[in-house]
Amino acid sequence: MSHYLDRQCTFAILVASQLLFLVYYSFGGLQNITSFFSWTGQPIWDYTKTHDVYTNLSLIQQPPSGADGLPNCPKKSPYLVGPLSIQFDLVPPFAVIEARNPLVQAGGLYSPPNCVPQYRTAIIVPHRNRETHLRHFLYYLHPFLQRQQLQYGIYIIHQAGNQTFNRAKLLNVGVKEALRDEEWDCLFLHDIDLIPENDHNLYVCDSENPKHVSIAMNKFGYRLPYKTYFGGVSAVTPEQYLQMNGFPNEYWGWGGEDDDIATRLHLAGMKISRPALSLGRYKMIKHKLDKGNEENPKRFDLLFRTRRSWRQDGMNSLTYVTLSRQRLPLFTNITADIGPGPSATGSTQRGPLAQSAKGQEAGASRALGGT
Ligand code: BGN
Repeated sequence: MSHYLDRQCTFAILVASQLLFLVYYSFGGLQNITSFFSWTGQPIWDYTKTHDVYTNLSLIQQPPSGADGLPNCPKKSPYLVGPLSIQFDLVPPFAVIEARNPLVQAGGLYSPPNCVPQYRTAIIVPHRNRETHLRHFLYYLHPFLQRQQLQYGIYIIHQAGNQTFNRAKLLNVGVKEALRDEEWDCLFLHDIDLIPENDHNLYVCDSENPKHVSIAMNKFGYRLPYKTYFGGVSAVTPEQYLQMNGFPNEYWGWGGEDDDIATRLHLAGMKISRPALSLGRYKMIKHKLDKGNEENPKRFDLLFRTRRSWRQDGMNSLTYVTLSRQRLPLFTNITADIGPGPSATGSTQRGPLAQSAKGQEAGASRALGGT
């Protein structure tokens, strides 16, 4: 009899565990189950109900003169609204963006007028020939960041010349240049064609690990395309950046540099941190493949060598020349000569300008010291 019961029990356990498995997968795995029950403590956002990105901005005012001492800004800004309406049909003129953001200072710098900010974040954006994207980007990012009550600056890093584009090297240049202005707590490394869809996606760093922020892009069906994906928008503290020796300088053209970064952060003893899937949502501005940013045929070889190369290739080997640095009304505009990229024979050539700068620009500790 007891033998019979035992068998029945085992059978019931088997059926129950299979049922549980079925439920688990029909909910789409652990991430979706936790978000369904809201275990993350995040509300479930309704992206069919969106708000204008300029909502609440007029509430942020200078306190009356004579009022003494500003309070600290609260941990969570009272101005946040959640999901935002984003459309790219009309390209806003610079003058309109300026008029709608009267508290932004020259260089695209901002500090809340009515409280002492708790975070200082630099937004660093590699750029070439994407003026319409730039205008959309500034139109959405400025009010988004002001509602978060951050102190922030927007740095657009323009690659001079028509040689192959090098996103990761421009980010190294941007970090170094931004740290000349301010001891930023957090560096947001941001593609110009990605617009955040929810202002609760706070532009602050994770103090422990580099954060991959653009984890749910419309382009990829609002999911990660693969587990170690680190492209689009990421956030690192200057210390984390230094620990991983910055980004690689040797990826010319499209692809692979973000995978290299994901590998080097692990090699430097860190992990990828991520926000909730329902928060890290981004709309991408549609565009054709850029001229001068063709797929990099060397990316597979380079990725194969990351383990050996990351300590030599990065902030401590960065060479470039700053051709201009302007504080424009909505952003700091930096144009850099980062060299001509790889020659047909495969070795990396250095332009005469970059060569002369080598001695001046090397050294990770100096690079991050904001000389
Ligand atoms: C990957 C690219 C990334 C890119 C994503 C999303 C490579 C290296 C192949 C070994 N990686 O395939 O750079 O961000 O696609 O588009 O090409």
